[in-house]
Amino acid sequence: MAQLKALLFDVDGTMAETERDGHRVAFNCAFKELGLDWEWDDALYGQLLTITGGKERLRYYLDSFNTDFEYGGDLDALIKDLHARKTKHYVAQLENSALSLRPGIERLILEAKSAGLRLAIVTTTTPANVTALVSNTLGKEALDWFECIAAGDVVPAKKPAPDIYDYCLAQMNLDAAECIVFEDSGNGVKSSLAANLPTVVTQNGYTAEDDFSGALIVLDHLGEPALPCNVIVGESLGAPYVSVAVLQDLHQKVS
Ligand code: XBP
Ligand code: MG
Repeated sequence: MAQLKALLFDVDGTMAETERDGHRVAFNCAFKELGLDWEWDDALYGQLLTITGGKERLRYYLDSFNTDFEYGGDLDALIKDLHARKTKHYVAQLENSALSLRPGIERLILEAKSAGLRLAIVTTTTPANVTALVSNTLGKEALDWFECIAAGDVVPAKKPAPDIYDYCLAQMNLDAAECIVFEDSGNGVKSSLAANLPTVVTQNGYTAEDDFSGALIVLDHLGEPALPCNVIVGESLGAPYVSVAVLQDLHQKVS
């Protein structure tokens, strides 16, 4: 029977609700900066989220939602430029605002760290965004708590492909059965399950209708002593929030 050795965290939507008030706003700032009259509202952004990766999402928008857009220049270069500007805006937002982590994230990370579990971050977002989020929420020193930060273009195929999880497992020399992943979206779960990783889902507004089949459990969030979590799909946790003991229990059931 495999022992639980590591926790792997997705970032956007899982560690923090970054999409609607973070990435979306930053994309819109980049559009304005280049004089484009594009505006991604809440609802449109929800549709665009079916494609992971900011550059890939921009291309999807042009191919499927803004097909009248004509550009005389190099479209790849425009997408690259927009994305670089968007990243600058996103990082600046994190530095200037109080975007907080989702319930239970900091508590669980601290508990796991003192219990000797290994930690990693596995995300499709750009590395600079992870650095900004972690250092502006958990503190700069927290960047060292994560043995591997697997992010962005380090693999060619983003989630839902398993590549980024496979990359992280290889970097940490871990078997999938020794880990638990935290994800928030259907694309994330497809990716982690394709890498054979047991996965806990904390869904959110954008992902509530996603397909999470195969996940260990689906929760509204990880919970806190004063803010119990709710099970959406799966058996009762027998506790008001997700702790290391709860995870070891869940892990034992599947290993
Ligand atoms: C979420 C994503 C990212 C972000 C935007 O990643 O798909 O593309 O929306 O970030 P995850 P970039 O849930 O895996 O953390 O613009 O830097 O791609
Ligand atoms: Mg996510």
